[in-house]
Amino acid sequence: MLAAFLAAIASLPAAAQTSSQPAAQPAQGATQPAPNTATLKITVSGLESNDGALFWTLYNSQDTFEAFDPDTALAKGKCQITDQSCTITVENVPYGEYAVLVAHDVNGDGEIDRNPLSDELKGVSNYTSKLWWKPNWDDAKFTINKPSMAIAISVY
Ligand SMILES: [Ca+2]
Repeated sequence: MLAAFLAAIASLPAAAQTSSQPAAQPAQGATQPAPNTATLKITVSGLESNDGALFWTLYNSQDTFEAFDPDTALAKGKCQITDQSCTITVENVPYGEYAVLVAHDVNGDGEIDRNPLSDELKGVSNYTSKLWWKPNWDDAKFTINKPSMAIAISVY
């Protein structure tokens, strides 16, 4: 009995790891992903160190994106930085319009310093320069419309 209990506890972290995935589920018994969902690969470059972690958030509406609040993201997570870059894979993303925000928590305190001049650099999908104020949905959005999508984001 005790062993079963411990096994159940041990399985919890694995279950939690799937929480960053959107809710879309393939049909029961399907052997292939549903045709209207994508795997999104996000490659983040420009990081100045491997310290701390990279936070990422995926938004699917202008309101939630421009609120700049991770709690309203469709999906979010943390990425371990290697060689000053990160690769994030988000599975089962329904086709549609999205925008991505990333930020480097350099000191590992779980918070992002929002000062544009801080060393906690930020990146936004489609942006090729520093984010000075709130991100703009029309500038940042991109369309997911095929099963395998890849985007690249630089932090500034
Ligand atoms: Ca921080």
